[in-house]
Amino acid sequence: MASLTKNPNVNAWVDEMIALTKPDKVVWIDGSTEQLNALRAEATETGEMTWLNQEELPGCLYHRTAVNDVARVEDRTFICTKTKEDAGPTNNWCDPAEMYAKLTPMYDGVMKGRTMYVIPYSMGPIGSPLAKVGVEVTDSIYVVLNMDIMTRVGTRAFENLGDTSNDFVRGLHAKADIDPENRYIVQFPEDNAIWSINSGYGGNVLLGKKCFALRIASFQAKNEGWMAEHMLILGVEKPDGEVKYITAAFPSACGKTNLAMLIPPVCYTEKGYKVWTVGDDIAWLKPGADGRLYAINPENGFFGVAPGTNAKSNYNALASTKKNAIFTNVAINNDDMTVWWEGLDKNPPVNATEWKGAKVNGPEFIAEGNKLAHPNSRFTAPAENCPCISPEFNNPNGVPVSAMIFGGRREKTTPLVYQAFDWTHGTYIGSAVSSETTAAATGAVGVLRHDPMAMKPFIGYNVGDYWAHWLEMGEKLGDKAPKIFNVNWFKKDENGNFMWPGFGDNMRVLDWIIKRCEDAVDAEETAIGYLPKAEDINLEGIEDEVTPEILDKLLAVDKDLWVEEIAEMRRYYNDDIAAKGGRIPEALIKELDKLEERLAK
Ligand code: GTP
Ligand code: SPV
Ligand code: MN
Repeated sequence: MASLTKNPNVNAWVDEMIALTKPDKVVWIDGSTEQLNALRAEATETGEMTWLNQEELPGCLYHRTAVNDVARVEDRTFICTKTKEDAGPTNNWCDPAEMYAKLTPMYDGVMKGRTMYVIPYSMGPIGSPLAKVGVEVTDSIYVVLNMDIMTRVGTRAFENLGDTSNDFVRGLHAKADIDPENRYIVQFPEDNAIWSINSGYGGNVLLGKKCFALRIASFQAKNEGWMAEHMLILGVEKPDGEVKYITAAFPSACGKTNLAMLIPPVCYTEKGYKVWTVGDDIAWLKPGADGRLYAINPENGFFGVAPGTNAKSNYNALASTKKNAIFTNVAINNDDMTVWWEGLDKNPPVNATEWKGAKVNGPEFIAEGNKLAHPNSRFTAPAENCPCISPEFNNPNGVPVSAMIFGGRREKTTPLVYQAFDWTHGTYIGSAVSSETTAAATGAVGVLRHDPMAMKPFIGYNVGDYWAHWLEMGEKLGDKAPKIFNVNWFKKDENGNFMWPGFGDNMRVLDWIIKRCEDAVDAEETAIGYLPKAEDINLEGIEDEVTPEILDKLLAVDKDLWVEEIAEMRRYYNDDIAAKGGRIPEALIKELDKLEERLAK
């Protein structure tokens, strides 16, 4: 099939990939409905995917990945820069020549008997000065159909590239044998290239997402003076109609999608407050002509965690999945071909197929201690389905950011919310994010680990240089820089229960954050930053649940725990970063010193 572009750089690279992988057939994805429908028909005929109930879930498909292939594989993810120092201590590194030499034989002829799909895609709105182009070649229809939801695919993507530019990210994906021992997710930032093999799951294979929009883009952003962050973007519309934009970085499965789509409590909606979603996972940020920081969401859909999503916790996410969505590794109700997952409702299907494919009695299966859906099962849903999608979603210039939030899962130590003294202190707070691990990556769940800026698995270069880039951006933005905050929805009481109701009630914290940005509310100056005065967190309607004693605990700065926290940060900076080649900016070490001094007072 003929190429969709005259761009010789694209065509030469695709020819090279064809020569390497030797597919029987090559199909360029033009993005037309006819072409995508034909692929849906083919995938459902071969059994790769399954049509769900087309009356209740029109256009929706189901897919199950291999049992060993259900999450990102951080131990098999590499950043291949010429020097090890440039990849830094948070990444697995291998010399690019060595990695190409290892992987090339694995790709040699890997698409024999298969079709290669060539997917041109844009990260960011077509025509946006912040958007970038990628081309992914893959032998998976599942990848094509997911990329069609998550990005802007097809001939239109080449509009941004033009006929001569060489500025596109080259993504090579082959399912091969889904062999976990030979699974590799490899970024070559200096070559604008990504090679992924032996996986068919989400973040490992939808190369526009974590591989490009975070790992490669963070490297480009450092060189080009912008930022690529693991952040949601939301707008809070106030009763007077003004919209304030906030971004938030939380580690995987720590609440970005939920916060991005929150429905405020009644005491806010009745006054006219509303939250608009611009993005739920990734933000690209660049200073605008007025000197403020502007954010676009490079994606075009949501790849969201299914378990726990229900009409109460996240109505807008659930509504987004009702048409033209893809469900991966959830359970099926065989009576009506609808989907189910833990936390959807209290009625697991009796006639169920669990995520591994076995037919089971749902309630009995659960009573035996099993899960019907994989904890990292996901929905892929078009952003346009979201009832609260921002009118600015496709704005090529993005939205101006007033506040940036960091957060993670911390059962103790970290209060509900606090504000950094300034950008440099905020950068320190970002560098100090740690969080209990989740099912979004393979490995143990619930283990506290450092996850700076929620970007540990996604920084495409030396973490110390990344922190230095944050500091440089702050200098460039000056007094127009967004204010920086830290939140923790996951603080627990002595009995192990979450103390803060979370979800929609997180609006109460956003409210305080916005008031701080507007200088409309005072704060308590503490050793760790500005904390809310108890009376400034609006508890209207939840007074029974969040008593003054509970709020006190939520806002407490426990000195002993913070002394431990600081000791751990010293150890982390010294042993995990500096001793392993991380170039920590002096200003951050000073912030740690100052924090220690303030706490000792
Ligand atoms: P990725 O897509 O992996 O980047 O995850 P995410 O950060 O978008 O996380 P998501 O919003 O999907 O939330 C993951 C899990 O966190 C959900 O299953 C929720 O149950 C839980 N969660 C989200 N927000 C809250 C909250 O405010 N409080 C509590 N207790 N749990 C929450
Ligand atoms: C994450 O793990 O942060 C995700 C899902 O958003 S994945 O695309 O698989 O990385
Ligand atoms: Mn994510």
